[in-house]
Amino acid sequence: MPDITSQLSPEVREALAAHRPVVALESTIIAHGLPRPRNLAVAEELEALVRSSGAVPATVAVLDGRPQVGLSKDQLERVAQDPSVRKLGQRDLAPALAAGASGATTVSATAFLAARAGIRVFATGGLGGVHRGWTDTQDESADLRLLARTRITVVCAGVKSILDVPATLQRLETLGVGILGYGTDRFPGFYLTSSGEPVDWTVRTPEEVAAVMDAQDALGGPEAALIVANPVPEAEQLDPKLHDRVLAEALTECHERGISGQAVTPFLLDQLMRRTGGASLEANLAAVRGNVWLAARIAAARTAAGG
Ligand code: PSU
Ligand code: MN
Repeated sequence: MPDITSQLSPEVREALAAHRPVVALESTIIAHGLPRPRNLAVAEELEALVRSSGAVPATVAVLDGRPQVGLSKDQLERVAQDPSVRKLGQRDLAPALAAGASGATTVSATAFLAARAGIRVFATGGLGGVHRGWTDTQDESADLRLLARTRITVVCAGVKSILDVPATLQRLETLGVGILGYGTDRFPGFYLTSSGEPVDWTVRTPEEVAAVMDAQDALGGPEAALIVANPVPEAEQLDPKLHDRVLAEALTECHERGISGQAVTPFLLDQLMRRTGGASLEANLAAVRGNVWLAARIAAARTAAGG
């Protein structure tokens, strides 16, 4: 593996050296989670949102076999527009590097590369997790295992509601990954404000999150992540009844078409968007925007505290 610090964009390198706040952003949501051409506009909007909150965005991807932490405008365009850009989980990084391939990074690959670069705060939409029907497919996102061994704070709207949420929460408990509900005692439901499942710890400010991160560091290992579960505002959530009906249809279609492996999550997100006339996309974007904004404030609170 090339030295990851040599693949930092100049802006990210300078910010890290000066201990200014940096927020990592993943690129799979851009390349495979959102429709073109809106995806590029969203990628640019999210970077601008980080900047306007006083932090530096570090969108992560692999281009021509090189891991990139912080993308130029051209590189971001390529990730959003080039159909040959693959989906890379953490285990795909070595083969992609060796082959000189290009790919968007999932939560697992992004968290890995960001942590290697010294970035502590990361924002996404919803984490991967245990899929419904796990007993037949054993489909559990690599996100969970990676978060069990990577010291990074991930701001998300919970896990994607296409998943088996209670099973995913059980796995996170087993794996020792801490979860903070941000302003809530319910685990968020990605497109929905609440999944109905409880969370054990509630925080209300970025400073409280930074204090938990400091306590993690004071305790030492194991090097697990911290999940900040930030719900989409109720006014912007997808109608829960519509969500449940359309998700059942999409899951049936996924099963009937025999979709499996890495294709499952992009397929289901796309199905939901089509079957809700775009409403799920708006809820997804509202969640991501809220997470990116909060992540920037957490990164700022941490650097202000001298972390
Ligand atoms: N959040 C979103 N949209 C997405 C994802 C997250 O709002 O598309 C991506 C992340 O990159 C996450 C991936 O890691 O979906 C999970 O894919 P899988 O279930 O195949 O592990
Ligand atoms: Mn999977």
